[in-house]
Order: sequence, then C-alpha cells, then structure tokens
Amino acid sequence: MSSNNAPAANNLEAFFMPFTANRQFKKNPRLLARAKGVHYWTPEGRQIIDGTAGLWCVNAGHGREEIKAAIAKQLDEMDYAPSFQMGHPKAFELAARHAALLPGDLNHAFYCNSGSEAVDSALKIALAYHRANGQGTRTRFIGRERGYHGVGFGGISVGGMVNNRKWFGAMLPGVDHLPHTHLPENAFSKGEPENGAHLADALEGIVGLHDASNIAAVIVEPCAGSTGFLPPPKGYLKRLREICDKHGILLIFDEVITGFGRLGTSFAAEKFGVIPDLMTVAKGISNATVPMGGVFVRKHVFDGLMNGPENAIDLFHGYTYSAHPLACAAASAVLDIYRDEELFARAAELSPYWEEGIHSLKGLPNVTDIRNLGMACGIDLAPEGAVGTRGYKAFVKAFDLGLMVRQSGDAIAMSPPLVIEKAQIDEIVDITARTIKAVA
Ligand code: PXG
Repeated sequence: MSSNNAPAANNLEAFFMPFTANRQFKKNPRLLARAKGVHYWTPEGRQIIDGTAGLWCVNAGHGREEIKAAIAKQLDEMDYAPSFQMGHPKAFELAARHAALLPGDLNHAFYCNSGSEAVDSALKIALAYHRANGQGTRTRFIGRERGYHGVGFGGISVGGMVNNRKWFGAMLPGVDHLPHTHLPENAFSKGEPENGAHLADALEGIVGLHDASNIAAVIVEPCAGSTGFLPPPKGYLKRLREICDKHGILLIFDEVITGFGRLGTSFAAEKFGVIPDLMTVAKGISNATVPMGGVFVRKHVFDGLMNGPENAIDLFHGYTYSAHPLACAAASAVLDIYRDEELFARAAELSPYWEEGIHSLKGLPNVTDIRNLGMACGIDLAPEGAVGTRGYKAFVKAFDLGLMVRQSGDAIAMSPPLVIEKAQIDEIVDITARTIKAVA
C-alpha cells in the first residue's frame, strides 16, 4: 500500500453510492471539494453555481461561519448526551424556538436525524395517538402518487415513486394513494395551478372503501419536490384538511423540502393557511451541516399521548441521536441566521424574479412544462427514448457548464440557496437555457 495521497486508479471503488449509477459515475465522476455561499468548487477548482442548495437543504448558503462556531463551541462543551430519560439544555431550547416559529398550535418537537426517520416517526406517532385514544383500529395510511417520503419502509410505502418501491416487495400493509396533481391543463402555470382542487375528493372515495374508523393518517408533501416539483392546485390542501377533519383522520405534511423558507414563508403550512396535525422536517432545519430531522406535533396530538400513567413512557420510539447536541447547536444557529437575515421574507421577495427568469425558458426545445413556487421550480423536458435519458443528459451538461441541478426522470428541478442574488439567478437561467439547447 502506498502512503502517497495521490488518488489511485481505482480509489472510487469502495464507496457504494446512494441513488447513483455507480459504474457510470465512476467512469466519469463529478466531484465536489469545496463550498461557500452559493457555489461549489470541483477538486480542479472549477466553480459550480449551486442551483439546488445541495439537495434542497443548504437554505442559508454554504460555509456559514456562525453555524461553524456554534458547532465547534458545542463540541468543546459536550460532544454527546442521550435524550432517553434525560436531556441537555440545547434540545429544550431548540424545541421552544421551533414551537415559537411554527404556525397554529404545532408546539411540540420530536427530533431525529433525517427526513426518512422523520416520516417513519410521524407515521408511528399517528398510530400511537389513535391507539392511546381508544381508536386502535385506525392503522391505514394514505399517501399520494408521485409522493416522496424518504426511503424507510414506512416512507416508501406511503410514497408514490415507482422506482423507490418496485424493488422492495414487502411494504406496510394497508396503504392507499391519492392521485397525483400534475394535470396537463395546468402546463406553464405560474405558482399554484388553477385546476385540481377536486383531486382531494378522492380521499372521500378511499374513506368510503375502508371506513374512516380504519384510517390513521394522510401524508402529503404540500408541494411535491422530488417528483419534479408540483405546486398544489389552488384550494387542494384546504379541501384535504376539511375531509380529514370530517373523518377524524390525521393530516401529515411532509415539509422536508418546503420547511424553513423554501416557499417564502417559514413553512408551507403558513403559506397555504392549512395547519397539519403533524409536520415532518429535515434538510433546512440545520442547513445540512449536521444531519437532523424532526416531527412537529400539534397540541391535541401531543396531549393525546399524555393520558397514560405519569411514570409510563409516552412513546416507545426514539433514536440514539435524537436531539444530538451538535445538531441542536447547528439548528439554533441556523434559526438565528433565518431571523437576522430575514431569509424567508427574502425568498418571498426574490420569487417573482425567479418566476420570471424560469418561465423565460418557455419555448426552448423540448420544454413541455415549467412550474414554480417560492424559490424552486420544475422544468419538464420531452423524453428522448427511454425515460430519464434526456433528463440525465441535461443534469450532466449543466454540471459541465457550471450549474448544479436535480434530475427526476426528464424533469429538471432547482431550489437555490435563499441568499442568492438576482445576478446569480440570471446566471442560473442562462446556463439552464444553454443546457436545454445543448440536449435538444
Ligand atoms: N421527505 C421529503 C419530502 C423529501 O424530499 C425525504 C422525506 C427524506 O429525507 P432524507 O433526509 O432521509 O433523505 C425527502 C428527501 C431530490 C432529492 O433529488 C430529494 C430528497 C433527497 C435526495 C434527493 O429531489 N428528499
């Protein structure tokens, strides 16, 4: 073995890369070595503008000194402390801060380490809540086609993206899916599309099939992210809330992407004026510096789990790293940045400029739909042969031209850090246009 640090010819081999065509990637790798603000740099020093805030997560921009200082300070003070039957001050402080930020009476925070864990935790909290309230037959879940709720068995069961499901056979029993909301008549809508509120009524059909007494919860992304970014039709979420209320079904919003400013408000729940019973978050909660996820819970759900004997454990669920001190320190520092720089309001202010820029791509070759909301967008390209071929080409081309985008099938999605400047939005739009033309 060589002690030399120079890359060996095969040194990419051992890392089994997630959600990646490993052999294809390793023949022609795309490596990121450094990041600051809205940019990455490759090991050779090539600058890449970050059109996706990493994976929809670095909302306050890369390399924030305040977060680094908070994590370092916490590491000096105390590296780790358990949260089972004991606690550390930063966890309680963070939960109180989140409760203050959250709309309505979402006022309790359960912490975990990722969006996938948040989703599985929320599903379990929903089951436990019903059982604790004498409704233990409520065990069914309802997700939505084209939904993404992470990769745990709970998440893929309620999720609706076929490739994330078809390989894995055994899933949660008792799951139904609402129809997705991507309607052709809404093509090129700016913001929330006009048509489709009626799609929420499919929930009534599912209730009619199983009876509400068997249904625990509905889980949706208020604005679907990974499937190519699908803003909800006007009135859709309110309708879903009404039907859930009518039948005593819990409504879970998966805000892993929409939480912490992406849509120009703290959470999508605030933007749409619809308060879910449970909300899952991750990503922007810690600006992706230390892995963290969470489930925010409304008062009645929390209270419903507090009816047992005072000395009994309320919820038989948690993680070694629930409320990890480093994650709590990072998340608290991120909240300071969001507040001091008014980044949610900044996202709202920038979003008309973003909308105009992204929709200027209409008319370019193969562009069949453009969607936007807040500081995110989805651009559909007509397939070229097998689904995903043109999308992948666009992803690679954009990277070559100095822009990071996400690809979902033949859709390109973007969600830049909320600290982005208008000139950088122009640059993103320009590179995207050149990319689309190059893959025509
Ligand atoms: N829910 C939603 C709505 C998500 O977007 C998860 C749960 C799972 O989070 P974790 O932290 O377990 O990955 C996500 C994750 C993409 C992309 O390209 C999106 C996600 C992750 C990776 C890639 O759109 N979202």
